[in-house]
Amino acid sequence: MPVLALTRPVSESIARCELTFSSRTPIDVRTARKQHSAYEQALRDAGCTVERLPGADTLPDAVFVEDIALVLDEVAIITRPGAVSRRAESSAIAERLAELRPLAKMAAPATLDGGDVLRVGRTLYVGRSTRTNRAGHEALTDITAPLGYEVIPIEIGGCLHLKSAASWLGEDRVLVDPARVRPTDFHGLETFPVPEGEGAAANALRVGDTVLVAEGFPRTRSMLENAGVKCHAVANTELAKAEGGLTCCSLLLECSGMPGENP
Ligand code: CIR
Repeated sequence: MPVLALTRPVSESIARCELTFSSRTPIDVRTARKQHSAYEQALRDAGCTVERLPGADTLPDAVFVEDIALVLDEVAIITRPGAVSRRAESSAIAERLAELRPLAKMAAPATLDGGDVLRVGRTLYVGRSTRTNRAGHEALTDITAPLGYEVIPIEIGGCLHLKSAASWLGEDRVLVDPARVRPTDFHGLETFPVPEGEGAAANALRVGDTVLVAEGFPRTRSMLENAGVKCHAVANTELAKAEGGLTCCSLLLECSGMPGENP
């Protein structure tokens, strides 16, 4: 099934992004945009059609589209992001997703960031984070349980989102940073712990038969390649300063009829 990847440009104001665990360091917008374009090319190389949604220069974190929606085959759930500054990102994304899926919208008091949801088949592992509250877990369960999904809460420590510390690798395999999530919480799955000192590599993006991994983590890459995982390394130094990883910058949708691709 063809995969559509929705992305959004790096905002001019990215330097004013939300930060939770990192201290602010200068972000080079030009380099960030170059790296983001290379990321979009990696998505194309992995078989996606990439569609760039309109930019939003006044919304510093707009590039991190993953947090704003959770797209399942049956429904696109528009989240209510935990950071108030990010809520204005939703309208443009909801408008496009409404053309592709039935929409469900989360409402107060629920908060949930898409970066907290790790889907493996019909199981949704959901981080208990500073962004995703108990009402967010309940709202997600209310929407998805009737569709046959199970929501499993996961404790995380010392990171923004569940997917900062755990990522789906395909089939029943999950990459984890054992310093920030407990591998045993993923019952029945095969877990691949990132080597010590490479915690930031735990955010990786499976797309097609490829896993996009962040450049600069050679031991994680070798571990995955030795396990037969096809890896494509992508530079992410600039958006990492905004606490963004590789899953954060796209929303992936399986689509039967594919629209034309933006340049
Ligand atoms: C934020 O704090 O919301 C952004 N600076 C980073 C969001 C990264 N998104 C993600 O991990 N899914």
